[in-house]
Amino acid sequence: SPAPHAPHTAPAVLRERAARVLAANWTGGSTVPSRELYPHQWSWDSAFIAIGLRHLSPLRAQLELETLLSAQWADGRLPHIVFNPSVPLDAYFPSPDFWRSTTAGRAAGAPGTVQTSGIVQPPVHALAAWLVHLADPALSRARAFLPRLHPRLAAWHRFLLHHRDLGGAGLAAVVHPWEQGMDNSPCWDAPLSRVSPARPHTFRRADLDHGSPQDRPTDLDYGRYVRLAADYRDGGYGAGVAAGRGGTAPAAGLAAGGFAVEDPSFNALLIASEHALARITGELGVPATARHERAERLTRVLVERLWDPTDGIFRCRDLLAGGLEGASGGDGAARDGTAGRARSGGRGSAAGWADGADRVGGVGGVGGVGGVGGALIGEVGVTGLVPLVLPGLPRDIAAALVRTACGPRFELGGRVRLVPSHDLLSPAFDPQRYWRGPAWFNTNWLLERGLRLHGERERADVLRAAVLDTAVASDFAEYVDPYTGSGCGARGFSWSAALALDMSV
Ligand code: 9WN
Repeated sequence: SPAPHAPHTAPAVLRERAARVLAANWTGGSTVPSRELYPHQWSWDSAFIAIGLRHLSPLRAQLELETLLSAQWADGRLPHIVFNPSVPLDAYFPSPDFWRSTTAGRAAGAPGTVQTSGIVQPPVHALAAWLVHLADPALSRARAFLPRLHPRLAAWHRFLLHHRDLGGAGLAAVVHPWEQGMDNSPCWDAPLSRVSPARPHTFRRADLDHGSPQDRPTDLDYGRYVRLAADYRDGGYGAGVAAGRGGTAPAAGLAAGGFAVEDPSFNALLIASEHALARITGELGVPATARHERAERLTRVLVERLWDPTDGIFRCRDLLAGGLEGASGGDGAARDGTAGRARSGGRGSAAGWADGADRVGGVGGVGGVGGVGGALIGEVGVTGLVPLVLPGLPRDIAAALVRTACGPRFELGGRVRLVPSHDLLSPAFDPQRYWRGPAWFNTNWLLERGLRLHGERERADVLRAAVLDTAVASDFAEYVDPYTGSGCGARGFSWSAALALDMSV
């Protein structure tokens, strides 16, 4: 096994440079991911940023999360973008007018006081809130940080576990690649191929004002992102969509030509955040056992629904593969020939809803809930390794994940510096194009945590050193070529700075 490794960069240097990035991107109540490319507040960015900020200013870290959570919708959703009203409309696309969250006829439940998008991003927030609390418990208690955040975080998780249980088995589904956060991952190529793109002249790629076209998604990708977001908006953002309870009708909210995927990273982060919410609950003096148990049940569902024992990785489940009935087979990329009602129906919602304090409307207890099966997606990406962050993962699965991470598809500790976002062996792998291959700091931070959690200390040390050195050398790039570590996308990117900072202490 590899020898322990120390970064070349002195911690003080890293800290000073990371602090400079985070100061430059701070807008008074929150932090932009990047001044030019992303001039508003993003949801999962803020969670990662808060995790780093807590080492510089626990107060700013608390404010970061409070600002985001104050933009929560009435149904509990946390929007993926909270817009800064002082930024010109054409600085980022899609701009607030596209989402219509504050105009007349806005979706029921949009906050009204702030302009937001209507889709979500991965739920890293409860985990971030707990880590921020731990950085300065006295300040946290003095400001009633957790008592104020707790109901909002609980409502957010309820939204995901209720409104987004489109497959009916207990996991949360994403309805747009922007929700999952790895926008143009090859994992979405098959499901996106069914989406008819919006016409190019109907939108303007503001991202190309600041990013190079070969580092960014293509125009065809954008056409599909716009179509999906506009359809979701025009349908009232899924308002009134109940969970996919199975039964005879396919889950409400699943639309032909749409996108509905159960993603391993999104759900692993939800489960990790459920564990964090349990700790928060405990800190507030309420018994936390039920929530921990639910997290454990969700872990089991994640394994049942998404684990691929042959390849030793979690796969994404395309709920619409093979049509709305959930039958599989029609999709060339589908690997799971047995998926569909026959396989998943009747297994029941293993997640259950035993937490009485947090029961969500109408979802039955364990058993009796059918599911929309769909099919597992053929491409595999780093999303399939992220469940390593889960404490309740069976030992053999954690060991298999480590083997896959170190194997030819991801080369951890081998030919790459940082773990790539996509399978190195896939013809779709591209070392520079966004989420189609480059290494990202948030996924490497998650894997480093997962390795440590499962006793892989040496591998974690090697990865940590590589992250710290690459972060500084690339000037905290948004993403890097996994082989060379050379930077792509924005520089001075907030979560790259924040998470390197977190790993350096
Ligand atoms: C769309 C802000 C966000 C990240 C995402 C990343 C990218 C947006 C975009 O930037 O997405 O949400 O415009 O490309 O893919 O993970 O949260 O940093």
